Amino acid sequence: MREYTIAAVPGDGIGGEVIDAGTRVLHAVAARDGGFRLKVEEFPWGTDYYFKTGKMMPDDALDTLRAFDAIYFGSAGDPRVPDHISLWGLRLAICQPFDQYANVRPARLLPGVKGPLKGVGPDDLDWVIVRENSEGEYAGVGGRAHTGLPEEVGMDVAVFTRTGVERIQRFALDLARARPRKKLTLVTKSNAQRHGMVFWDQVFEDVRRDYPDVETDKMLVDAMTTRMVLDPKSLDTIVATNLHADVLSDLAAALTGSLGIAPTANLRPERDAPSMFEPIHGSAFDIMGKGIANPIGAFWTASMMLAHLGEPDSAVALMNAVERVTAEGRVLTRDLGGEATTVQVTDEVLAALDGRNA
Ligand code: NAD
Ligand code: K
Ligand code: MN
Repeated sequence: MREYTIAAVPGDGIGGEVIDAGTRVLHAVAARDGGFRLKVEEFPWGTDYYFKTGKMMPDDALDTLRAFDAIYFGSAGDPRVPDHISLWGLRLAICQPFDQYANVRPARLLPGVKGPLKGVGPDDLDWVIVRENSEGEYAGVGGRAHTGLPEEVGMDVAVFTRTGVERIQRFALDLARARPRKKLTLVTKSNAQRHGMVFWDQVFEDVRRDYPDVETDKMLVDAMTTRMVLDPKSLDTIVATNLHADVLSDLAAALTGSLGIAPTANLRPERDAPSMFEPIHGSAFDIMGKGIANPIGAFWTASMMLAHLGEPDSAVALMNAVERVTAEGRVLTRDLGGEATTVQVTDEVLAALDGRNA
């Protein structure tokens, strides 16, 4: 029997609530399929661990994680510690050394889910945003000078390398090619950012020649926000820098009904290190501990992970179960206009997976 090992890192806030729900569903999907087994091991890293040890995860965490086929991540962030400590100590501390440079964020209106855009249905909004995940604005390069003085300076330097830009653009072109519409929009801000962004445009002119079958166009990131709202159907696959795609994908998540349903994959396409899968949302301080977090983002994430592991049929079966539940609309969490708890939505998806109603 095929066997896959998954390292679950629930992290902080609602991370634990949605990863628990997702792990239940993953085991059910494997049992239903019968052809593979999942071994899920949980690692209690995050802010509680930080208060005990002074670190968000142990020093040998990467050695531990390297042995797994995939990482299933919740969220890093807690009201008691500054975000830059939790983010750099956990999530980025995994993404960066494993060089998970391709962050893939599907955005699709699920059946039955009402987005904020009038007259826009599931056929009109079906995007994949590819975010450069290893360099750019989040490279961690910069500094502070003259701390506390009036001439104090703070700098974050956006670093772009030809290797980094070319590999993410090729990844996005390959992904666009595999989708029915074969369409890719390059997003930059080359009118104002004259160095790195002009570089992105120029590299794109080179690499897109290898993809004559993919239709391409270019947008400035500010104009892109308008197009996403006013003409969503004109977009399909999108590629942008770390910062720009971070912002665009939160907008995309909102346009598809809730931040609580959106998934993301931090991929290492070369597969010489594990890839990491997580719902796009964070720790959701306002609802944590209440049992009302929407687990659908964690389920969609689990489906992406199954596809990556080589179980596409189970990945589709899981999404079909999720979509039956959203289409029916009876058992949804508050962010989608319902009153159900995390556990009730999970039970409903498990029932849909078995072809019965909970
Ligand atoms: P957030 O995603 O945690 O929450 C934003 C809003 O969306 C909140 O109103 C929240 O209740 C709602 N929401 C999010 N997920 C939901 C779900 N599953 N079900 C229902 N509602 C949901 O973003 P934030 O408030 O900006 O950040 C809170 C903390 O999370 C911060 O510490 C931040 O750094 C961290 N964060 C971490 C990640 C990550 O680990 N990848 C991503 C984003 C934010
Ligand atoms: K997350
Ligand atoms: Mn973000």
